[in-house]
Amino acid sequence: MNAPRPPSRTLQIRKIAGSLGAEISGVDLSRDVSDDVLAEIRAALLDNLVICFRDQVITPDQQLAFARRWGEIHLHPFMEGMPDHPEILAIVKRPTDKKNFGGSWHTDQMFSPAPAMGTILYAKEVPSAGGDTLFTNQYLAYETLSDEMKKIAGQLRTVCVGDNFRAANGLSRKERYARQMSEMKVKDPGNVQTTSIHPLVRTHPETGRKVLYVGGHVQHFDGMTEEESDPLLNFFKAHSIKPEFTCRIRWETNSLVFWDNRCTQHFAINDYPAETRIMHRITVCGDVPF
Ligand SMILES: O=C(O)CCC(=O)C(=O)O
Ligand SMILES: [Fe+2]
Repeated sequence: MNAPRPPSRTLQIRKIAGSLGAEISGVDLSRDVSDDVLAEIRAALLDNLVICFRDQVITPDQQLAFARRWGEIHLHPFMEGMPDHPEILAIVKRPTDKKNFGGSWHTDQMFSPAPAMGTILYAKEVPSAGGDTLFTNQYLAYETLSDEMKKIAGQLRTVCVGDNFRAANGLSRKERYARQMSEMKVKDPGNVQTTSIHPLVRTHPETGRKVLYVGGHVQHFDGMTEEESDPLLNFFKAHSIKPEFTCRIRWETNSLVFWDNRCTQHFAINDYPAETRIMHRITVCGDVPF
């Protein structure tokens, strides 16, 4: 663990579960955030991995301005952004849509050579109940392995893909989304790299702590067949989402959640068949995992 950080001077921080997640109050993200407050938010993110700000009334430009304080914007290679804000992905599920975006355990854009550092998701319209998002702490997933399993994990590398997943029964992203998510438009990634190999155990570049870096984009271990990989890979995937490593965000309109993709996975729950849910999503560029 890192040395405890000094208490926030501006923000109030209330943990929402034992392993990760906090609600942050005391800041209005529609305004320019000072460097001092930004440093407090960074400390809260590094300590809690997932931070939720309630009652933020912000425009797409204000969400973008906040996101740019953290780095360049990571453009999703497969998903078409909003027409007037290509850096923002509108995640829309209508009552006629059977599937939702992000409805399995994953960490964002893990198929990229330098996956997204964080995701900033803003709730525009939420169902009366349901549509929560689950998160899991991947530091704990690593730290709770036995010493021998840590050694094995430390030698493995994962092959991650952004399309034509094994789990998709031969369907491409374009085909699946067209059938199941009417308003989510898939584009051709062109020359952008969408298959990448990463260490299964990565070191968080800011905290220096080790993470079990696994998620739904992982297809098999580098240099192994799927058959050879599956027993261990399935173990790591199942271990990494144990209930005691997780928290759950219940969205309200105007909630903004910022999560650290380098040390978490998330899962958007699809349990609101008759209602609409609309979110605005921005991902911030990250570095090459090591
Ligand atoms: O809609 C959500 O709650 C999360 C969807 C997702 O996986 C993402 O935005 O990366
Ligand atoms: Fe996601």
